[in-house]
Amino acid sequence: MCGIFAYLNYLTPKTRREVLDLLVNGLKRLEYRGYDSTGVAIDSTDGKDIVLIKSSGKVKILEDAISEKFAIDNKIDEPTLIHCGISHTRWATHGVPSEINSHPQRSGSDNAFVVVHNGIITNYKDVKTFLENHGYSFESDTDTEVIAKLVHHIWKAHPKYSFRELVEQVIQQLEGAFALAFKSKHFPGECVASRRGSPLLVGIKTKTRLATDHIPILYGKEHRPHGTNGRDMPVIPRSESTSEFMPVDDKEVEYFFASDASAVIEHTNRVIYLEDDDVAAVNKDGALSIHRLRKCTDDPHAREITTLKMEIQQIMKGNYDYFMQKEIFEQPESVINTMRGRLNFENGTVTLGGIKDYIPEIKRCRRLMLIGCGTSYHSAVATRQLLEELTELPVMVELASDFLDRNTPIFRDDVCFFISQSGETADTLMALRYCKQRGALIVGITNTVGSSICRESHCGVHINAGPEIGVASTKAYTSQFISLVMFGLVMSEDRISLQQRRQEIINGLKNLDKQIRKVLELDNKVLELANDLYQHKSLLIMGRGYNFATCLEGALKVKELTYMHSEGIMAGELKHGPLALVDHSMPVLMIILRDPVYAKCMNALQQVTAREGRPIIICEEGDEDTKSYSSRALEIPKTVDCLQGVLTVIPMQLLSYHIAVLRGCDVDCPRNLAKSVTVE
Ligand code: G6Q
Ligand code: GLU
Repeated sequence: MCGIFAYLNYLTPKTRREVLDLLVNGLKRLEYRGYDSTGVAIDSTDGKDIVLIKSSGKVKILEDAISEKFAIDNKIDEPTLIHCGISHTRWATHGVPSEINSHPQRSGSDNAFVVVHNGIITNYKDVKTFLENHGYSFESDTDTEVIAKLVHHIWKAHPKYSFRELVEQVIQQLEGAFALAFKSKHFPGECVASRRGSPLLVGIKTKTRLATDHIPILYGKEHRPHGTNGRDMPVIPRSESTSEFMPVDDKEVEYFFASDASAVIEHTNRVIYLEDDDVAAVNKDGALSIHRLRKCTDDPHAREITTLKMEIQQIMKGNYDYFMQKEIFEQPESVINTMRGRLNFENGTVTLGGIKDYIPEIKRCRRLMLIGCGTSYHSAVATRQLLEELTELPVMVELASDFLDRNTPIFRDDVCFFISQSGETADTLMALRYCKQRGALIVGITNTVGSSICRESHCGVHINAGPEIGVASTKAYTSQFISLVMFGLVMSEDRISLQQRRQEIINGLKNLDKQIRKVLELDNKVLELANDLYQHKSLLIMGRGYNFATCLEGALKVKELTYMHSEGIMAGELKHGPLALVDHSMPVLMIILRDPVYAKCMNALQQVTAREGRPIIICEEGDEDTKSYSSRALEIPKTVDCLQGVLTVIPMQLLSYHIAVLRGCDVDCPRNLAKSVTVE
């Protein structure tokens, strides 16, 4: 679920202190993914043992525990030529956050094998029973502990197996989702990692240029089905090992295993994204190899080494106090990045390279389905009306979890969009696989190149918002919004009757960055409002039409960041219940713009003020009439109706941010949330 970071130095001397600093720093880079506890494993200073340091809470607490542990050990500053350290941020799925449940988990009290794991092992109970029957006793409540004990069990039975072979045996017995990194006292200076369902990459740092851009994949000859029945442990034939990857002639190399690129980018920009069931191993000679147990017909022969374009500044906070704040203020640039190279303002054409070839097929489809979770789902709600107008197709908008619960009927002539910032959200990914099995065309709308949703889609659009580190999604939302608008524009390119509308939208998009800048200038006004609101228990956000999504998204931001109750209310529904909540003390915010539903929104405003409600109003710049209904109003520049949502959501982002700061909440890592939700 959360973060793995492992570091191996081969013939590149590092002291234990340097290694620990690297590991802790790697974990800090992964903090944004959300977590509740942390841990590291390194070799003891006498080199005979493995030391585990773990704690629940933030990385800072781990850092303090590390300093305390080595306070009087001078050997921590002696260099080691070859060493492997692994570390982890955990987001508990099995067992409460605690020191004992933190990772690395171990095979026994001698720490012979230790492992860090992201994900969930669904058959851990069977494996645990099997291991208990073989004399193992368990100390934690995690599913992960079975992995550490299982590798030990197999090692006892097959003492001649290499570390990599042992791990290959282990993963064959596991069901569920995992990214894993192993370290062992019996294989000093070696590291083995694998993944299925959770992301993992390998970073390679060498002094001289790498000899190749491809790492050959070594395939085993036979395959047995996954899983164990708890009594028997099938042993899989050892996979062949012919050649391994030596990065450079002089062999000095450093390897990084991490859940994502933000943790390795400051060390190297050369990475390999592992695929499901890859086993990546660095052996005692510092050679990296990638193995798979079975070769399918269209499997590749090698994994590519990718050069990351991401820059370190891109993932640092810059001059802002919080990543979320930085990301809100980045939106004038991020929306441009989403449109860059795609929208030609001169001739009004839009090209989405990732789906271009599929447009004829999409045009023939029976309906469009937009599927996502949380903020990504809201971007679908925000653009549904426009897509219905521009494509003249039925558009269904679905929450991935509910969509799956209902076993929604899907047909071969459906086109299903999966919207996800991370590209790893389990619910969305499951829904994708469900639709793919039923023959629908799968379009991914993601912000993370190389993510699972990207890889498993037939085609897609990268929203290009840049890394989003704050757990609360902000710039990804506006970029998802614009990507979907651009899709609508592509679909309507040859509709004569829609040309005027298209041109109006394209003009709107052209001015959007400047208008976002204007909205951001409201920051101080929003702070004043936050000061009025932050001690209240609740905030109702009302609107309709194109702005209903802003109400939902605004309320989600308030909830997740400030822990205050907040509800996005469809103004048309007021009289069907929610009006009962309104009185002189209930904070209400209403979005009332001069669009086709203006009169209806004014109606709602009357209903609220008649109950002594004193709403804050978001209205159009210069709309004195609407403004006069409230002493507190925020004025938003005028744009075309279907793009208003991009502008109205920004004061909501700012408001939730300021309230969170005033309430002393952790803005970038709100409680109980994770950036990448890789469990269902
Ligand atoms: C919102 C959160 C959350 C997120 C979902 C979906 O602020 O970040 O609601 O949008 O968890 O995540 P993905 O967009 O990564 O699929
Ligand atoms: N399922 C494991 C646990 O609860 C790993 C959780 C994670 O991904 O951090 O410990």
